[in-house]
Amino acid sequence: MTTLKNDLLLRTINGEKTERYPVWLMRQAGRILPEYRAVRASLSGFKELVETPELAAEVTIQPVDLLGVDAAIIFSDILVIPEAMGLPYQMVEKKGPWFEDTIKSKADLSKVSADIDVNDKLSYVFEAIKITKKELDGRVPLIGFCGAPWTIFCYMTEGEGSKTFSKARRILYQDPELAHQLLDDITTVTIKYLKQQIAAGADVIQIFDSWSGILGPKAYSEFGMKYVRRVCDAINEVPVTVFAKGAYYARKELGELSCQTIGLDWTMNIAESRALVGEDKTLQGNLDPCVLYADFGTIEKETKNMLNSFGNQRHIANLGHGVYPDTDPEKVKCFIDTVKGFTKN
Ligand code: 1CP
Repeated sequence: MTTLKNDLLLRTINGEKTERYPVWLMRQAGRILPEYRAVRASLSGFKELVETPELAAEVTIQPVDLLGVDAAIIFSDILVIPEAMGLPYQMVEKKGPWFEDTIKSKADLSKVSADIDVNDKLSYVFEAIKITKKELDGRVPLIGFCGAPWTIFCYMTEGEGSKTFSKARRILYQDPELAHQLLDDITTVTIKYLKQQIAAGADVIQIFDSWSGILGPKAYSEFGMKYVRRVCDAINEVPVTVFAKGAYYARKELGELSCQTIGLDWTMNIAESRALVGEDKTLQGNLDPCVLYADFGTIEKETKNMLNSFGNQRHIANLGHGVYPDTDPEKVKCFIDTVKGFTKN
């Protein structure tokens, strides 16, 4: 195994004292970079890029070379799981994901299966991880990822993005048994999938619960947290990060999960989050992605304010959600360089 030349992220996750805060950005591999758009332009679409391991590896490494981040995140999508289970997706240009078939009733459960061989269905992801690890040659750690079961459930029932996911949420009240059956199946496949990402070389796993914020505390505890907990309990090979966007109401419960890092969105106060989560976890986040639309001076000032609020504790600098596609890469660099130039006392 190649030893890591830059292991700042892993040392921070492990709670070691470090010289500075590590930094990476959610959605760093993607449309902000002209070099990404050039690769993408030569292809039929997003899915071809995800399913071509050599190219997925190339765009995964671009932000390491071009922006100087302390970690790479494998270029893929959370929606490969519904597809592997039996619901294929299309990525519609300028619109987002679209599922022809969705789960509306118990009868629809026959369309999906948890009893699948992930090595067969998702070999392109594991191949991309292997190539990326080889090409990174230990420069920085590689983050593997998945959607949390609740967030995957949202897409499998709604069939597309939504502000409210009301088709997904109504099932929780009309047919909670169906909800639990589907969530259980998603969880089973997700655990198998993450184990293979780790076997292929992922150094850290991040679970994206992008839609936890549309549930209240009681529903999240029953339909969200329960399954995130099962994933965390099953993954002990590498450190796990849980990013439950909008789940400010669940920070104490998140702090009790068997994982090493909790991601924060920009609405969450750092000191308050630290008090709720406790001292024995690393926090990650949480600059408002819109700060990167400001002038360089403002970006520097806001980033330093955030870094000061970390109070020398275990923290990974990141945005509070994915970087928006029309952000100027020079502004992203300003954020990264400000973190890298900030010495802890
Ligand atoms: O044509 C394109 O380039 C499509 C844009 C795009 C990209 C670059 C999509 C469509 N997915 C991705 C890659 C991706 N998706 C990555 C790897 C890149 C990186 O992070 O550097 C990751 C980690 C994701 C994860 C993902 N996909 C999430 C969770 C994170 C989050 O942003 O909350 C979610 C919710 C998705 C679904 C999805 N895929 C794509 C879009 C536009 C969406 C959101 C749809 C919606 O609004 O509901």
